[in-house]
Amino acid sequence: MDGYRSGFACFVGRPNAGKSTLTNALVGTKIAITSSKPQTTRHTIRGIVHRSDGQLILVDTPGLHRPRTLLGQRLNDLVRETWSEVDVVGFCVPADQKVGPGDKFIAAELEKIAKRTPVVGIVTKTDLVSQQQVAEQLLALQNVMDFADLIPVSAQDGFQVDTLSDLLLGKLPEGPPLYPDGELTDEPEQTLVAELIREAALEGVRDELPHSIAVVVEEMLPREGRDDLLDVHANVFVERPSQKAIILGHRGERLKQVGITARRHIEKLLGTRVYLDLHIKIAKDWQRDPKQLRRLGF
Ligand SMILES: Nc1nc2c(ncn2[C@@H]2O[C@H](COP(=O)(O)OP(=O)(O)OP(=O)(O)O)[C@@H](O)[C@H]2O)c(=O)[nH]1
Ligand SMILES: [Mg+2]
Repeated sequence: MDGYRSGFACFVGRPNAGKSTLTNALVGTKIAITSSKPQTTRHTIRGIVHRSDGQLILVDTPGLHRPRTLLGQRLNDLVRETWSEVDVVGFCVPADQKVGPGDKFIAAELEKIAKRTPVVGIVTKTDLVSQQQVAEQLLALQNVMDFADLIPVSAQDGFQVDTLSDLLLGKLPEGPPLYPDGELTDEPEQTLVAELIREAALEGVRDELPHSIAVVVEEMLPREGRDDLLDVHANVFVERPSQKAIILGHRGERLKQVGITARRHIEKLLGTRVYLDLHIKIAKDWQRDPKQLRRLGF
């Protein structure tokens, strides 16, 4: 295994910069949920890229932001902890958004926490703008901090995703594989399933509601006497009765739709048929309550 490299990388950037979508594109499978709502990612999830010349482990983290709740603080702590542990960092800025104070803030934090870690500057979502705008964004990004490399990519159409993989792998130390061949993530199935339900629930909700949704899978069991059907029981938590009404929708239509979408994705992930039993529960102000945060896995 001469020259074989292995190690950890993570993407940093403001919420919604495209970190999880890029992680999925590199891994080649959807292991992290994505949405247009900020702070979609709430856990660190490891995705593994297997190559003949090395193993690149991507740690997907929430976007660093100014926290307004205890949950927000916990998420930021998680991000900082990850930064201090990885071999290389990818700094993501979307091509269609101005480089701004949020990015400077992240650069300053990186400087504090991961001073010696090489940082690759990445302009994401290049499919949304012209080549001229991509070039301008690369220039703007250059002013944010010192980068080891700069690269534009699009996770959507695959532009330069392999090149980015080469680039990140090149910054890893030489070493043996850290995960078994073929393993794409070390996330437990139950967590992946809960995340797919949350992703479906996020679709079409606005304002504060996305932040208020949490999902816990209570039980996942093969149906007795059948090996082709899995029973999944899950609770969708919101913070207030008014939010419960929104998630339910008129005569429960919305929740039904969420169930159908989530079930489709879960079946694809697990390769088995699924019966999904969803319930909505109210956990009052859970984002600010240490006890409830613990119960919900934060
Ligand atoms: N057009 C286009 N859209 C993208 C691309 N990458 C991500 N997006 C969209 O941008 C939005 C945010 O993507 P995510 O991957 O969830 O962003 P994130 O940085 O992980 O966000 P947080 O987890 O909230 O910090 C989603 O609606 C994605 O579909 C891309 O290459 N092209
Ligand atoms: Mg994310």
